[in-house]
Amino acid sequence: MLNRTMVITLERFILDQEAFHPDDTGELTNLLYDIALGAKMIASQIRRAGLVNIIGTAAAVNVQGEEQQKLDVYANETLKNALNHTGRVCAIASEEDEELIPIPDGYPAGRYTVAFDPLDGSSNIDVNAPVGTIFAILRRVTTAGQGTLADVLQPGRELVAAGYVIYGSSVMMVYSSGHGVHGFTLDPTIGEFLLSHENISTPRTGKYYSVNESNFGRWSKGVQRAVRGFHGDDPSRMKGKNSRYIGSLVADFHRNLIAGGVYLYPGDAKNVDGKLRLLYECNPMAFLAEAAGGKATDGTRRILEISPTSLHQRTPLVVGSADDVDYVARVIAETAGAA
Ligand code: P6P
Repeated sequence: MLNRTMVITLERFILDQEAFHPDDTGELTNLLYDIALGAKMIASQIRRAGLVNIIGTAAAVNVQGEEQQKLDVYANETLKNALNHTGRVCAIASEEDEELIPIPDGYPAGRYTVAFDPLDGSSNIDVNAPVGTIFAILRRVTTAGQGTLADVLQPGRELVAAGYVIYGSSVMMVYSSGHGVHGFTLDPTIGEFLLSHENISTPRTGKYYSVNESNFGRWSKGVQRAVRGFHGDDPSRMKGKNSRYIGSLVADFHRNLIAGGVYLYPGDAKNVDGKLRLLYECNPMAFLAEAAGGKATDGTRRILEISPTSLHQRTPLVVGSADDVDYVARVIAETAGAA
């Protein structure tokens, strides 16, 4: 029987984790808590979305040329406002903003930068499918004042922490600061994220593969061969998997993180770098996957080794169970070698 006084809040857990970051002055703890506050506010709006006609486009278009759902705009503004005045952040990058977001005049610039996708998978909002917030935290490399692109355009191996919030049947925040991956479920009756999944570990191979098969004809021969392996066409090396693809990276990633599996968004003849963004989608997911014993590549290279050159650059992504990610890389290399 759970002793109700035994619950571990996100704040308490992060404080306990602080022992791993002795040079931190508690700022990282507070920064993660700022993000959690933003997530609670977003969750509250999502929960009411069908009731207050918040669904529907804000008649705006974001830098990706995508129609902005009102909740996209709300989530973006909520996260920026939760972070920009705290003195913990020197610069913010968002999928919804073309340029780096500076700290408002009159507020101090802090030691960290945050890159986020405020509401990933937002096209699922109208059909009540899970959506998510994805974030990546770096320590600044410049010494003072407003953050610059140099502070944000760092390889993912430099990440201090990363995570996501999934707004699904329950609201969960999953994060890592490099020492394990931990999940917290929002208890709406008390408005707190409570530890529910400590030290998430991803099985070395999984039951699922997640990819948009309608792009099959545009993939390279190597990617086609690897996905056919997941269909069961390569039984000596790869057991056939179940296909699960909901069109929301956070939801597909979360299922595979816990149950085991691999998510792919390959490049193709039309989009050689695929669709997903390096800084605030692929890097945080790669950081989490590796912290849980999984892997993440662009089909060949480790995602966390890629040196970014622009805020919204894309990369192909293969992420999840280590043996499944390795299988894709091996088949791609074999196919290239045989060409
Ligand atoms: P497609 C949502 O737009 C997203 O960025 C990810 O959340 C999702 O996995 C992917 O794109 C879906 O893209 O091309 O399969 O619809």
